[in-house]
Amino acid sequence: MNIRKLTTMAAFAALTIPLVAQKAPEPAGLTPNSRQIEWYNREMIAFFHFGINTFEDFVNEGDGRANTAIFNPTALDCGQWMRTLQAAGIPSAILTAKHADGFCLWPSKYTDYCVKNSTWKDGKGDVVREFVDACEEYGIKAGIYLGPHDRYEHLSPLYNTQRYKDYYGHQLNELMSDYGKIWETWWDGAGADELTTPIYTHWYNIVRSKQPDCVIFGTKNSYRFADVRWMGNEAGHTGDPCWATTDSISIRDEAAHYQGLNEGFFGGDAYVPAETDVSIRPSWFYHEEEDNRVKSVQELWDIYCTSVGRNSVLLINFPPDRRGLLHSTDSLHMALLRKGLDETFGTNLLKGSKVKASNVRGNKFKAENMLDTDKTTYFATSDSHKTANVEFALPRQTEFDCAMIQEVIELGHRTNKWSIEYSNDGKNWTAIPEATNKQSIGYKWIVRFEPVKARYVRLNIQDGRACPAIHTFGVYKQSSILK
Ligand code: IPT
Repeated sequence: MNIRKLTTMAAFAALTIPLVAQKAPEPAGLTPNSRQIEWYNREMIAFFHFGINTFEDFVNEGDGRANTAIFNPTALDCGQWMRTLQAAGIPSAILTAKHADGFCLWPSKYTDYCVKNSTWKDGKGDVVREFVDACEEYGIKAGIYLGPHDRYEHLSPLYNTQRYKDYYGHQLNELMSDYGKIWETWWDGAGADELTTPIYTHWYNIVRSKQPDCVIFGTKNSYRFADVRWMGNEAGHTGDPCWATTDSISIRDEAAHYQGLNEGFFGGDAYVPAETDVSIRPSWFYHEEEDNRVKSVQELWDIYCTSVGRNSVLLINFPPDRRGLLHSTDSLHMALLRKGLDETFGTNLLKGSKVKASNVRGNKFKAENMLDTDKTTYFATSDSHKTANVEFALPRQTEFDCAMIQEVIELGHRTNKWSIEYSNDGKNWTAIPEATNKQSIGYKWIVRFEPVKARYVRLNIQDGRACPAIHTFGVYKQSSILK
């Protein structure tokens, strides 16, 4: 073989070998669409339940008979809502434009049961407009709840579902056309059982044609159109595991149906991740009686861990009061949660460790990538390895009581069994019970446990459907604000 040929071959090898070794893993199983990826990255969304119920005595589900005149916030300021979200680091918000009572917060052309006939601003006001304008001003992504169930319309002798299909369709069209970019629409299943697939198909087409990036929350009959699903309760307790994949159409009994919502299924045939809706107060709407029952920072931290920390997105409700303002306790508790989150997750205690992995796909996918904060780098093994151990030798003995791990969601749910151990000599390992034989990872998984002191930490990826792709792994000390 002549020198020239050899050199060419060497150059070719130098070029190709690393390229082959550094090829990203292929997606495994079902993967998220672009709306779902954007939604996951929000982590938290604010819910605002505000409407005619706010002006009645302890009503959460109005009967459609309240007089429109009573709607009269004395100091509505959506900017104040947005400042609460900014302090809490919440990038998105959903307003109840129409709840089950049927009263509309915007001057709809298609009904009189709306702000046009309220005392507020002599009927010239538009809460939806003020909301979307404030969202835009503060850089918050606006979303709309247009309740599919409508008690006011049901009271009409002319009511039938065909008529309602058009009525709601016109209203959806107004909201999707006249208020700028809408990032989410919320199809509450409550009371909407009579609405069938053809009705939702019509509404779905309106959303999709007007707002291509709008995430659809769906449940029950709207489920097949949904980007994100209900997770089965209103208490903030997402399942463990919680897979983004579940059944497209539930044909199971009721218990299995709820399990499918709450936990999903690793082998499910639809990618519809779980959204966790919960109120910061006992009720969805504001009641002065509940001013001293606002969830504490500790309770909010628990909910954060069982929602965001369980591969879900937290939709947390703040009910504005009769002035049209958020109560200071609600705002304060959320701002403190944010401070506690930043203090806790600001320092990955594994940073600076010496890292040893049982297998690495190539330098581009090295295990150290799990410790940086770069959203584009991750750890992966070669395709033939569905398991891996990664050992971290910490710079010094360190105390921690929390761990966090993130998979590359774009590549699907890959790992379905993992554990964390620690050691002080690098030979004898102790399991962390709360972090043993865990199943799902997804966008983010958080475990909390009794404080341990360790010089070594080991992440064991024990099983999966394809080679692991882990974006972040860390151990942390929970901030005293949260405890
Ligand atoms: C419940 C609905 O049944 C469900 O479909 C979903 O919309 C959920 O609300 C949202 O929280 S009804 C509620 C009283 C549990």
